[in-house]
Amino acid sequence: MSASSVILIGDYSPRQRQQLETRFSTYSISHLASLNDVPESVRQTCQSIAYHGHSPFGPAEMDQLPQLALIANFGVGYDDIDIEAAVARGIKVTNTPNVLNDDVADLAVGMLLAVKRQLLAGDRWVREGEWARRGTFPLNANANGLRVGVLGMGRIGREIADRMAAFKSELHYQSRRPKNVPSTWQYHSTPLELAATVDVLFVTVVGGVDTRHLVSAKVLNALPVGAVVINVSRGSVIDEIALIEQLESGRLGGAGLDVFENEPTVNPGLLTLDNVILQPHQGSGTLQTREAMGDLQFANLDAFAAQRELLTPVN
Ligand code: 8YV
Repeated sequence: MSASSVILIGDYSPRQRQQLETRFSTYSISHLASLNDVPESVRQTCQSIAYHGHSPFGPAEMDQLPQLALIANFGVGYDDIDIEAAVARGIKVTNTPNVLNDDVADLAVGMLLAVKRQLLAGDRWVREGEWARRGTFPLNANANGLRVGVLGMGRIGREIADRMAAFKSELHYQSRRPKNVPSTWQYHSTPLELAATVDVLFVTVVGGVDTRHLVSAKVLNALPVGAVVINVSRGSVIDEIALIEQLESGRLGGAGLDVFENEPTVNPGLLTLDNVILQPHQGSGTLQTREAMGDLQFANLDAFAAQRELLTPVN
């Protein structure tokens, strides 16, 4: 079987790159590059792309690859990819779900602990000699026994909820319909209803046009004074300006953010807040999980090239 031609877009580990280059005829570009940087002969024949991008991949890009039949996305979120345009062109799209659920959930809970127990300030208190100079670190807030809301009870939301159940939380959630979860977990039909009943809001819904600013100023205002917002989904899901206003005023108690509206440029208003922990979209960023994501992306490319069933299609 002649090696299929695959354009690699974005970063890959040495192992992933070797795996791809051994199995396929590849051409690589960075996630910042344009398809115009790919030779015309490659663009005209390429049937698959391995996509680890961070910018929109829509009709203009798809039409530069007239033979394109598969976009194998590196990541569970595929909101950069115009699925309608792909369907209209008969292009299949795959993603890499499940293998990253635990790491993303771990980071979400870790950010809650960091905000509630002031872990970053505590570290500075020790390192900067404040403990010796000023004595006992200021008392902070507990992270157990809280009313916890999960916006989007998908695979990652469920992992977060399971973790927070171990923190003796009263669990609430919102999704399109009630899910098969413990009977004590309370379902809410709207984000507004959920926000009004919880002290912590974990945001885990998928990104994209349908969820843009789902956590609106109105929803943020429905949260009780002192509530904490944790976002591990997409920056687009929260009205970031409204969030900053409520954090600056102190109406909200804090936030843990791994995603932002304009990554990697973060709104300066977030950088000066000491009741916020900021992370560089590293929810799935462990060696183990990124390798597992790469393996799943490769398995989809390999299945397509061998005309077998795709493992994790999204359309
Ligand atoms: C990023 C994520 O995809 O899986 C997702 O949707 O948000 C992350 O894993 C990141 O681009 C992976 O490098």
